[in-house]
Parts: sequence; structure tokens; C-alpha cells
Amino acid sequence: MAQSTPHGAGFSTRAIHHGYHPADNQGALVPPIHTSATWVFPDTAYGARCFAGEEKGYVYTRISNPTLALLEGRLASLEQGAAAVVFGSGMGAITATLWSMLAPGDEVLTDQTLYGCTFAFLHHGIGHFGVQVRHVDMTDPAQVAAAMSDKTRVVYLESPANPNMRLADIAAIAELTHARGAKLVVDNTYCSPYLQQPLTLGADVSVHSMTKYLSGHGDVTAGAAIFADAELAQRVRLVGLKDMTGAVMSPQDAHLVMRGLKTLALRMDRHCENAQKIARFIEAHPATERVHYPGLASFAQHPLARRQMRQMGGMMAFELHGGLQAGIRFMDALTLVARAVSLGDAETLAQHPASMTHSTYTPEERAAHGISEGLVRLSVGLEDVEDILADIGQALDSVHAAHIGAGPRRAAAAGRAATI
Ligand code: 4LM
Repeated sequence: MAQSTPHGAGFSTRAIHHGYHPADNQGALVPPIHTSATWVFPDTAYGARCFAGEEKGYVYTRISNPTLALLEGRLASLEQGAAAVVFGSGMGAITATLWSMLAPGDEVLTDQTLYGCTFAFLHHGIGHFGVQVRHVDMTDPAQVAAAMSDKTRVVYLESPANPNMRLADIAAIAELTHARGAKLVVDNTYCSPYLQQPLTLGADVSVHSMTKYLSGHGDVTAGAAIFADAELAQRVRLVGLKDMTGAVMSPQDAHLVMRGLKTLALRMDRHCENAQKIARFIEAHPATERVHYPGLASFAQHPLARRQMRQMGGMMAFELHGGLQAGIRFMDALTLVARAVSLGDAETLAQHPASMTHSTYTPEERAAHGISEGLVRLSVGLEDVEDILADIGQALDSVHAAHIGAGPRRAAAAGRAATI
């Protein structure tokens, strides 16, 4: 593929230009969307060579497509991978990757905390096919090293983990994983390639739900896997994507993700700036028991966050005095902040993991994995921070008034009307 960015070009330059030449496309500034599902062979022998892998031409969009290929090249460039494969959802990326890397008798070591559907796939799904899954606390590399066995083929983690924000030391875990001949897969959804680059820390695969920050506007469902090794990428494309899941991404969605990518750095800077202010505000409120945000000095893994993340991210979780009932009261009092799952959108979103994204866990599993019943998760959006603070402030005040008996205290301090 033609490379249109100069060697050493910066992150945003590559996010905007990588792999595309207007001159090759009648001068079109924006890349065309190739909607064709199938591709015409000039003769039968050429088609046969494509199927035999002897020719690189396009065959069928479930395998590859020029619009998808452009996005794949950009993603590989942004995370410094050898190759990338895109999918119709984050779960498509995760399952297709793992189906391609594992066989009956193999073992996966995974964190205790995972996005609910990833947990469901690993804990309830893939085990039926002879793969053993064991959960270990990835905040402690020594526990990971001790849990490795000769059957361990894949170590799988999220950092920060959804929803409780625990971090894993990616470089340390990559090293001990490789020492046992296994591969490390990191879900980098919470950070996006702008905030964290797992492959440069030693991971073998970085997976994303592009439904979140990468597309950034809540109007696309998509996923990606970025690989240090192009051969593994090809296996995932030809096995996990083509045969095992068919989780193909639509070219129209690839266009929307590429549009989102152009502003990724700008958006992430603003998500992070807003989140830092909001985390401090929530932490200082008397209704709050604890805030989990990597940018707070009170966050136990703050030094690790500073080491492996460019900035501290737009996601946080917190517990209020009064537990579950307080969390529900907080959520129901919100007027600007939307009660919705998903994350990484322009809109600030609040959700309750125990009854929503992590309802795939039993209450006992949630307790064992550090997901408290009262935990509230916030995806900080791009609105004016004063307006987000005002809404969160009045919701916290109402919790405080109901559960502790004190009157409203904070809404005025936040400075703006709570309802828009
Ligand atoms: C949510 N998350 O948390 P698709 N990896 C991570 C995720 O958070 C998600 C996926 C993969 C949420 C969805 C409702 C860390 C999803 C799965 O939804 O399949 O694109 O991504 O609110």
C-alpha cells in the first residue's frame, strides 16, 4: 500500500493521512468507500491464485477490502504494529483473535476483572471447547508468573480494567509471558492508541472496541486487533475472521472510524482534561467513599499509570457512601449526563456495572473480582466541564442529603445550571 506520510510523522499526521494518496483517487481528499462485497477476477487462473494465496488481489470483503485495508494500515501505524485486522465489533476482534490462537488443551490466564462479555466468553464460552481459563490478579506480576503453566498459551488482560480501573504492568507481564513461550493480548480500549501502546511495551496483540474512543461518536459498532507479528495477523484474518466468526466490519463503518481517527488526539486531550477535574471534584465531595481514577494521587497504581500511559484517560469509577442505593440515587438524579453503557463518546455517560455491563458475573464473582455492587462508572465526555460538574454536583448533593442527612452543598460550587 502507498504510504503518504513522511517517515517519523507525528501521531495526528498519521491518523489523518497514513496510507492514502488523493492523486490515486481522482483527487478526492476523503478516501472513497468501497462498498463492493465481491471482486472481479480478470481470468479464472488469477482467481485461483488469489484463493491459493499466491496473488494478493481482493476476493471478498469478509476477507479484505480496500477501505478496511486503509483503516488497518492506519491502526498498525498508530500502535506501531506489523499489521492490523478490523472487525464488526470489539467482541468480534476479541473472539476471532482468541479462536485463532488457542486449541483444545491450551490454557488462558486472564485477569479477575474484564468487560462483562469478554468475561462471559472466557468464563462460560470457550471452556466448552476444551480451553481452560484461569483467573489471576494481573495487578501483581508475581502472581501471574506463579500461575503460568506449560499449557499457558495466552495471557489476556485489560489495562485499565473495565470497570474498576485496575492497571497491569504490561512490560513486566509481557516479559514473564514470553519467558514461558506464551503470548500477551491486551485490550487497549480504555486508552486508545493515543494514550497507550501495548505493543511497544512488549505485548503481542492489542485489541480494541472501536465502538468507543476510536470512532468516538457513538454511531459505529466496530473492533480491531493490532499485531506485532504479521503472520499471526494473517492467521486471525483467515481463521478467526473468515471462518470462525465472520465478524466482518462494514466499509461504511470503516469510513466513520477513519473520520473519528482524525480528531482522536484532540478528543483524548479533552476527555483527559475534563476527567482529571471531575475525578478531583467527586473525590472531594462528602457523598463519596472512593474514586478510582489513575490521575489521582490516591490511586494506588498512579506511578504505573504515569509510566505506561501518556495521560490518565477519560474513564473512572467511584463508590458512594450508602453503596448500591446511593449509586442508584446518583444515577437517577443526573440530567445532563446520560444513563447509558458504552464509553468514549462526546456525551458523558454513567452506568451501573453490577446491573448492566457486569451482570454477566454472579454477585459472588463480582465480589471476588473487586466490582462492588454500588460502583458507578463514568465515561467523561467532551461537554464544557463546568456543565458536567454542575450535573454531577447536584446528583452527589441529592445522595448526600438522602443518605447522610446534610443539605445540598456542591451544586452552587460547580458554578452553572445543572439542567440543559
Ligand atoms: C461497556 N464495552 O463497557 P463491542 N472491550 C472492552 C469493552 O469495554 C467493550 C468491548 C471490548 C461496553 C459495551 C456496552 C474493554 C465494550 C466490546 O461492544 O463489541 O464493540 O466491544 O459499556
